[in-house]
Amino acid sequence: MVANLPTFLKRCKLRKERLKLRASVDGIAPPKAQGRCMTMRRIFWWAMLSGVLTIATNLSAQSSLEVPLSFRPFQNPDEAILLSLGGVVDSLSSRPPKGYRAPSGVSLPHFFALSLESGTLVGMVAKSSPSAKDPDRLWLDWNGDKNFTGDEKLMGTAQRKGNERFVVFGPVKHPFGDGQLEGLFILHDGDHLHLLPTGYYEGEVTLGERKVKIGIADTNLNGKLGDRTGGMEQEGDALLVDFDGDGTFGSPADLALGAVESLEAEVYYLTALTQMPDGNFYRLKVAEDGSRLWLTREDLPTGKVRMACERFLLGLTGEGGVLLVRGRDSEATLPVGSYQVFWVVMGKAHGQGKIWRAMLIFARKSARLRVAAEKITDLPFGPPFKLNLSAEPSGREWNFSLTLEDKAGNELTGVSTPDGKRPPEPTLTITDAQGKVIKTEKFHYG
Ligand SMILES: [Ca+2]
Ligand SMILES: [Ca+2]
Ligand SMILES: [Ca+2]
Repeated sequence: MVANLPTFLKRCKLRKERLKLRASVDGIAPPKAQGRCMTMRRIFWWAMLSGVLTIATNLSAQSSLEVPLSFRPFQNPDEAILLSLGGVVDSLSSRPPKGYRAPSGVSLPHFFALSLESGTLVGMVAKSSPSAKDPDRLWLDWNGDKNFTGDEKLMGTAQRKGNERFVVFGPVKHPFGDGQLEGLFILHDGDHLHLLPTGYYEGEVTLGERKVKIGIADTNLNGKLGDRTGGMEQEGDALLVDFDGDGTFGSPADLALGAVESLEAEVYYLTALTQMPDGNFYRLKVAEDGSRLWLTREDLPTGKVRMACERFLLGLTGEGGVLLVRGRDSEATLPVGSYQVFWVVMGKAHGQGKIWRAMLIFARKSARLRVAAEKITDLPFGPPFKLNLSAEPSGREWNFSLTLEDKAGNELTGVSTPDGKRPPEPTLTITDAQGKVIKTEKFHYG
């Protein structure tokens, strides 16, 4: 499963932030801070690609709850970005696909090929002027004649969200393959392109005492709703659940912070089994045309896992496929069985609904655990965290680095402050034996 990671790296530009700080004394220029690129969405996506669903669609004898749905187009590019989940993605390449070349006079063209169920859509992006930060023109070879013509060109709107850059093209509606392709194209950080649906289907279901808003989006753009992820090259559709009950999917607060991520993970791929806000596990069935969905509660034997952390979100794969499980008050409930954990996001409240976040991604070797019935299992990772300082000589100089590790020695993949930023860079102070300060130097991310 880990073998899937390079594909993810290529397609989604995963840049692991090691929370490694370097400081050099004796005049060496510190390395430049590295931009943060990996959003939670992409981590979730990776976890999904890492798991192959093997569960049988064996609906229990329980009665299903039917939920009528209606289509809601994205109201603006912000909403599209917030609710975007992978979609159909390709990275840009300066090398044209076989048989293609850029029309003359196009500045710095880059190419991509989107694999859709109805065929491969080849496109090209370029800058409208040399001063443009990102390519803001897009061509799509709709008719497959290996030429990019004026009528196949779109203009984009650029925007920034925190450290991330987006250029939005469309929405477009065009005949393609045997049918019609309707979607939005979003260029992310100037190096990869997402094709997304133009909106989602939403409805409401009553679970226990609570009304829960629920939605589904045709993320793999095949015109059918309800596709589950079936392995790394077959991405499914997105499920939207208003976990915190604020009436929206995703968190507008996160969007305001420019962080397209949320500990609640209200937008995620449709999995075989879904934990709903009432804490129970459900199986979902969706009408292909998006007109309705059905929820069937699964009363599986469960156990608990524990971690020294107020809130957490676990991305794991069990015998029943990929699962996303939420932890509250240091505990989470899971169906009994063996699991591989691919990532965990940990949160600690910091006044008025704000939260510190830390994440661990088990990229090389997933953490394993077994959940037993009516028992609490301690998770083999997580807090308390430990700061490590190391010093390495290099000629007349010394390089100091700081890393943050969890209780099992796993290096933390990222930490964000309640404002969605990286923690401030610490300062290294060197003193002599008498305690007199000889040198101070700031650490830098890198
Ligand atoms: Ca063409
Ligand atoms: Ca679909
Ligand atoms: Ca919400």
